[in-house]
Amino acid sequence: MNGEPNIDLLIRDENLPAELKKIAEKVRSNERISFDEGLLLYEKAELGYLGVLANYIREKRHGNKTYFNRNFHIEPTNLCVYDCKFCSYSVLIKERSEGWEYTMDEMLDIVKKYDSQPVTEVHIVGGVLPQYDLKFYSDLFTAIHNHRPDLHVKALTPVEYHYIFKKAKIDYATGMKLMKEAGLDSIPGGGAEIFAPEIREKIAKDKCTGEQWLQIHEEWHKLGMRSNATMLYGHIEEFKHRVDHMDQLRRLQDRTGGFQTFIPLKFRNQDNQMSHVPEVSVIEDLRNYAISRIYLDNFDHIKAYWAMISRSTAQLSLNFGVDDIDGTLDDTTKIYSMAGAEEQHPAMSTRELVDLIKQVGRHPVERDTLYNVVTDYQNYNFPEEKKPEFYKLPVIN
Ligand code: V47
Ligand code: SF4
Repeated sequence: MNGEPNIDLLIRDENLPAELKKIAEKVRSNERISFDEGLLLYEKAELGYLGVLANYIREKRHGNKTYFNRNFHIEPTNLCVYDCKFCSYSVLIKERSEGWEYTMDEMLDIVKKYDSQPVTEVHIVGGVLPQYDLKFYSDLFTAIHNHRPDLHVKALTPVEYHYIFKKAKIDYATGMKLMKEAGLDSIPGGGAEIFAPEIREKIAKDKCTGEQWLQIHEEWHKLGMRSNATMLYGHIEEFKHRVDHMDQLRRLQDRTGGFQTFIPLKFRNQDNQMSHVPEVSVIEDLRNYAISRIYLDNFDHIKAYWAMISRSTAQLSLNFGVDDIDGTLDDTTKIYSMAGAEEQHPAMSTRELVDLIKQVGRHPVERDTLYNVVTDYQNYNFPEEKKPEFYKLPVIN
């Protein structure tokens, strides 16, 4: 950063209301903001102010570095015993005709498709069905590991774990230990939605509670393992529910330090039971990224999931606290395309991801799931693409 940091100019601005000046000073001196201050940011702070604070934190932690990985998804089924109102992807068991249910062999075939490709992670998440039980998933994780030991298995959420452990009559601690032994490497952030029971009851009735979601992550962290966290925002929740959600994550992170990344997930309203709820604006998305960067002072990374918010919003988000834009995906996830996201077949080549990041002046770094650097692309030259024959113009003397 050249010259005086923008945050200092902001603090000296005489027109800045005292309460916002106090928050800016706290951020400048690395002090944690309170619940009420988080709420105040949602209620009163405009985008420019939030961008200065969030970008200050982002650049202090990561400079211009912007992370991505090479991954693919396996979505075992889109059928589900639950009936989350926001879910465009699940089909109730009774409407089975539109669903898919992969067998173990079909899932391994998907893994094998990537045998010659330099992917580092498989992300497995889908609906909940009785046949996908403790034994099934343990066998799947072990089989993936046996086939390709270097592939990081990031799989399932507390929604699935709660269901399969209950069916197997084992407690969370025993269950997570078994999963680790079977070959699970980390847990993705899904299933968190909004923890507040009064909202969760209305949008995600019957599945694991917010408290149970947190307990399962805590047991996993106690084994020395890492996970992510999400928040589904922009539907019927109020600002206080978002702050409460982040506050519960921040308190667990203080105890365990096991979370790597926070991923705000924008509610998309196509073809689900909440289609009447309007989607929030891009401005609100950016405000939300920035406030999460400011509030979650003990999280290393904030991720914008490009497949959900579009490539251009992902680029913008890099000025609002975001330092990670997820992975190449290779058109292997349907969760968001079915809910109305701009990307109907989400896939980007490494080169496209690198260009996307460089176009907005940031420094692309390919990481593995645990944020070890795989390739630094700042000064990397991609091999010349083979030009079609008609580029060979005759030499005219
Ligand atoms: O839990 C479902 C969300 C999540 C909709 O950890 C919806 O790296 C918006 O958690 N509108 C699953 N969101 C995806 C997920 C995830 C994605 C990318 C990276 C990581 C990670 C985790 O998708 C669900 C739910 O919260 N979701 N339907 C919808 N209509
Ligand atoms: Fe099932 Fe997950 Fe969809 Fe809820 S969000 S209905 S748990 S697939």
